[in-house]
Amino acid sequence: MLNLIIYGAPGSGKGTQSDLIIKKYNLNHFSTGDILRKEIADNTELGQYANSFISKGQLVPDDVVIGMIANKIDSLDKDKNNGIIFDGFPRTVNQAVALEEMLKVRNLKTDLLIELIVEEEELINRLLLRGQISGRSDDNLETIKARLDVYENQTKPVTAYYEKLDKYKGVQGTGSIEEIFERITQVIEQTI
Ligand code: B4P
Repeated sequence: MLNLIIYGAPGSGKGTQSDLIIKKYNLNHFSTGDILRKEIADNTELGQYANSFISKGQLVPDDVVIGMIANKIDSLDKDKNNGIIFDGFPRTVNQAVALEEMLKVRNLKTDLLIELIVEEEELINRLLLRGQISGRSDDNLETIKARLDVYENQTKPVTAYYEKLDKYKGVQGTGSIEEIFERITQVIEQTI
C-alpha cells in the first residue's frame, strides 16, 4: 500500500506526473481538480458552485473538497486497493488535518508528500500555453496570478505540516516530463 500526495503550485505538473505514477504503481488517482471540472462540465449544482470560485482563481471551500475525498476513499474496494495518489489535495492546512484524520480512522496513512518545485515565470508560461487549448475558465493571466497568490498564502503552509510529520520531499519540477518522473520514482523507491 502506497499513499502519496502530489503537491505544487498551479501548473507545476501534478496531473501530468500523476498519470505516470498511477500506471507504474497501480494506484487510485483522486484529483480534486478533475472531480470539480467534471461537475462543471455536467453543469451540476456543485459544479456551478465550484466554478464561482475556480473562475476567480480562488479555492473551493474546504468542507466541499474534504467531503468529496472522503466519499472517494469510501468508494474503494478495500481488498483491491494498492494505494492512492492525492493530486491537488490537500491545498490548505485544514484539508491536510482532515485528510490525516480521515485516513487514521480507516486504518490508513499517507506515506509521502512530493512537491514539484517550479519557478513562477515557468508556471505562468505553461498555464498560458494550456489556456490556448484547454478552454479552462482559470487559465488566463489575471486568474493565473490570483491562483499563484492563493498558493503562496493558503497552500504553502501545507509543506511545513508535512515536514513536521517527516513526510515531505521536494523534487525539481522543470526539465522533460520523463526526467521529472525519474526524480519522483527515485524518491518513491527510497520510501517503499
Ligand atoms: P488543479 O486541477 O489541481 O490544477 P492545476 O494546479 O492547474 O494543475 P497541475 O499542477 O495539475 O498541472 P498540469 O499537470 O495540468 O486545480 C484547478 C482548480 O480547482 C484550483 O485552482 C482550485 O480552484 C480548484 N481546486 C482543486 N483542488 C482543490 C482543493 N483541494 N481545494 C480547493 N480548491 C481546489 O500541468 C500544467 C501544464 O503544464 C499542462 O499544460 C502540462 O502539459 C504542462 N506541463 C506539465 N509538465 C511539464 C513539463 N515538464 N514541461 C513543460 N510543460 C509541462
